[in-house]
Amino acid sequence: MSETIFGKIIAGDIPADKLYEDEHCIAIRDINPQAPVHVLVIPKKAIARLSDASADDQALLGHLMLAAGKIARQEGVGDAFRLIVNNGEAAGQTVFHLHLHIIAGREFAEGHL
Ligand code: DGP
Repeated sequence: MSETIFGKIIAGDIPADKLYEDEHCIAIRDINPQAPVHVLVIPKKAIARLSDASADDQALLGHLMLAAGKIARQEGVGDAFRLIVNNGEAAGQTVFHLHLHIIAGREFAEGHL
């Protein structure tokens, strides 16, 4: 798989506003924020899309969700956040290295995306 911009950020070749890092993932602020808090949680393992993950990635996927909760607390948004994964070009994915969007700090209409 060819390296994406996120691979370069993880490698330290391109700078980013890193909020969190552990053995398995990093979190950075989205360059084009859609809300006052818009953070990307990115696994260090380069999986192109969620639908390319396998059973071997089960623990990693859980880790990303738990990290997202921690990062949301760290960002001061408590329990009011939304997690989004765009899977595939037709769903709006533009960077083909799996990532979770944490979106928070704005009103969320009930039942709407
Ligand atoms: P997606 O559509 O789910 O593939 O979202 C990719 C997001 O990545 C998009 O919201 C913009 C963000 N992004 C793209 N390039 C960069 C970059 O170089 N730095 C940062 N911080 N974010 C980026």
